Amino acid sequence: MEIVRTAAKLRAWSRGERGKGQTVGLVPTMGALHAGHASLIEEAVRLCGRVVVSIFVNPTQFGPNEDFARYPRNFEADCRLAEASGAQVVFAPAVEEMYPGSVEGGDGVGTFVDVEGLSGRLDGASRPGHFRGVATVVAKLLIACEADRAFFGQKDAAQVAVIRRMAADLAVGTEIVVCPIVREADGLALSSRNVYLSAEERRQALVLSRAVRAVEGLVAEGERRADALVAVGRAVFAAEPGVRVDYAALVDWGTLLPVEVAGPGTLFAVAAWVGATRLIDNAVI
Ligand code: PAJ
Repeated sequence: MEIVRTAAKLRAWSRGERGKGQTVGLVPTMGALHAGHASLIEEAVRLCGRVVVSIFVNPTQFGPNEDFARYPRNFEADCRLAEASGAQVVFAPAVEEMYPGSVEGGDGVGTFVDVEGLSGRLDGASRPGHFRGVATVVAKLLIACEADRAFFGQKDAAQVAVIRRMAADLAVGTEIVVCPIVREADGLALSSRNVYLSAEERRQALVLSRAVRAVEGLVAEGERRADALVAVGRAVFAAEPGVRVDYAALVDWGTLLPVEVAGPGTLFAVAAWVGATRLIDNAVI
């Protein structure tokens, strides 16, 4: 497996492969890879002849008081997982490569992509600037890679909405593919941030998937009213007082705006603080 450090080399590789008639799949990640990431890579391998995994802890999507400095980094293990899952290339640029203007000695100039409106909803409401950073780095990756398809997890459902809209608005030629949430046997959605949890917090964190399942169960019984569905989700959280809810909402997956009645394309999404760790989960209704 090849490790590529610059956008120019990534594009040259991608153009070379596509010139040979291959399709190219891109799986953007921030590393600390787990079975959720592996499922994206495997789906990319299934649908594309060549697969590149990007590993870049993107500074612009972290707030000043967030975990950028201590975000888990284990590049060697990540490369082994990417290779074992079937990727041909890992794209691992330095911060200077992705943001030349903003590093020490840079000229302080830089281009950002902001999906207005959407960027301020759900996670964007409690993490100002987060989705601007996500939209910017994903746009840069899509432009550099010129992939046929790029793969994202439903786990980050609001991020998916932002990326889909960014790709549509910028007329990006890459198809956005969304893959299902991979969970631990007890229901906890896999996340690179789960390593922050103590044993007690790990137990408390199950309240997120419990709330999501409770809402799905009520939908299966025929309930469609948002107030009833959200109330059930919130009641599950109320039984776990150590966990602080950020949001628990029934929204349209495209606009991320609240709906009154659940229908196709409706998302029940939750975010909550378990100790100092913010976790998210969701289900598409
Ligand atoms: P990261 O958190 O590393 O996630 C990379 C991709 O893996 C995302 O598309 C995410 O939704 C997906 N993923 C994470 N946990 C998953 C799970 N349990 N099941 C299925 N997929 C899962 O999301 C980011 O990085 C960044 O914001 C990024 C898009 C790379 C931009 O920097």
